[in-house]
Amino acid sequence: MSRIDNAELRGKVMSAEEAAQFVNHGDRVGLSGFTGAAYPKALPTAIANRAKAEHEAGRPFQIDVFTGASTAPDCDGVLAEADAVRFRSPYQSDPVMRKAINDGKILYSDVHLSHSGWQVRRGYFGKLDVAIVEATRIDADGNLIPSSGVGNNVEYLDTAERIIVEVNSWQSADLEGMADIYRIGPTPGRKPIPITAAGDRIGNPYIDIDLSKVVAVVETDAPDRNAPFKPLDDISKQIAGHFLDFLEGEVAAGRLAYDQYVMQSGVGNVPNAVMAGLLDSKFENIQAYTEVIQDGMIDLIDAGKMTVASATSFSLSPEYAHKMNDNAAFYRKHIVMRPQQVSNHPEVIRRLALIATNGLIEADIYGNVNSTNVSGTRMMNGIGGSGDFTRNGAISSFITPSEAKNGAISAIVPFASHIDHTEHDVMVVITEYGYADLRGLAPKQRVEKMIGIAHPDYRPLLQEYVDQAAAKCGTHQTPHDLAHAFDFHTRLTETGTMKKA
Ligand code: 0RQ
Repeated sequence: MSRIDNAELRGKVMSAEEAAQFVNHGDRVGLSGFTGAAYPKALPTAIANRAKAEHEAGRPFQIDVFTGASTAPDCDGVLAEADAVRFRSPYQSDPVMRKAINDGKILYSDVHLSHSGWQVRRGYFGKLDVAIVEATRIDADGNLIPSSGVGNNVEYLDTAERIIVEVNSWQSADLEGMADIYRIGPTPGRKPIPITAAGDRIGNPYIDIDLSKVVAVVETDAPDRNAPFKPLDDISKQIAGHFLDFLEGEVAAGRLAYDQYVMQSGVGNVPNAVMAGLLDSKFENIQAYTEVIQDGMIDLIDAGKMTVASATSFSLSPEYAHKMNDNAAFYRKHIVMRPQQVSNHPEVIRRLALIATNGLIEADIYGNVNSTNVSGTRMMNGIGGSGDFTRNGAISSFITPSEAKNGAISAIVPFASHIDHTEHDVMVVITEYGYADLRGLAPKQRVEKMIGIAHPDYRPLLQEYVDQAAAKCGTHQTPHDLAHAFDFHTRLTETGTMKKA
């Protein structure tokens, strides 16, 4: 049965190869897609093939690619592999694309997810030529019913000159009703976003578009491609335990009640473990105002522990994506899917007083956090929404194993080699050794807390640095020995480990 209920758009159905002819060298292209969900399944490969053919004919073919967030191997991966991308924003996590970025083949602009669509609308990247957006259905009026994510679709559809829609029949038709599409008003004088609780619905379940801009509609039947989560290990369970201890401390201090926890959770294995920990906790009526729905949230909804989750996309393992497809009519009672400008909006985040929890690459002894650049230079994924939530949450927390790469890397370092979240924003850092509560402390008071959650192998090396810094300028606000602040990183480059021989 066709999912295209509008006659005009039904007349524009064609193959992906035909549709790719509407994408030209030098175009700025806005794609749907956020954390492996809702990205176009057919056009990226068709564009990649076109790029390869053009390159073989000796002609240039590269586009600028904008998305909601990360996509998948059959989107970012194939485009990067075909050398079809000149510029990329605002977030990616594909290994092939990451390598191309760090090999200097793709320019990458790492932007806060709440800002990205707004910046495109304001023309900071130039005029968008094409929007390629996946939908689960087109209704009789030509409105798009979002599939497994919304991301920046509204901004891209509104601003692009041409629109290509992919209608994916793999996505459940029962997703209809989950999306809540609200356009943030113009500035100056913007009205408040009328969300006062995570589950509030303030818009329409569809995206209205200018039909005259649609140049092609492509039918697909292909799954979202997400990797399964790693099985829970002891370290993740210990981190989850300390996170719960921290929450219990908030309850004891009268700042939180067992039925008042509003959660934001970053993606990754450790955040997923934290959610598993919540299943057996005293917390009830958990609400999420976050950007992605992960397996752990589905488990919390199933257990009756989580009442509502607001997000912009799914980030589900293949098993849970199937579960969602089979039971979308049930889950849409508990899930609101918003444009990422709304799901991540600082105004709403502040109002809801949520607890933000994200992963990190490294944190320093004063509480500065690096989420993006390995050893300060090599891009991992991007800042994503971590800045939106860290800067504006009532509590901002970071969770991480104390070491990476079998102990060769310490997550706690003297000076973060790149800083995404400053000491002014970071409140709590949690490893398998406990939590460092940095709230209300001056930088020098934070040092002991941060060393206390470092791996024991690294604690003497961190203390040695602190003593060195004290000898240089111990009375200063933030003592550092700048000549040695990056010795951990230098040793890693030179010897393969941050440890001393
Ligand atoms: O590498 O995959 O090769 O084993 O990074 O690390 O410990 O599994 O943790 O999955 O939570 O990811 C910061 C990358 C952490 C993530 C980061 C290596 C480590 C491993 C993954 P392998 P873990 P996580 C919501 C919010 C920024 C965006 C964000 C991230 C891999 O949380 O991208 O927060 N955050 N968005 O070995 C070298 C180090 C390392 C390191 C870890 N210091 N040096 N490698 N790794 N620390 C989502 C969105 O916004 C869309």
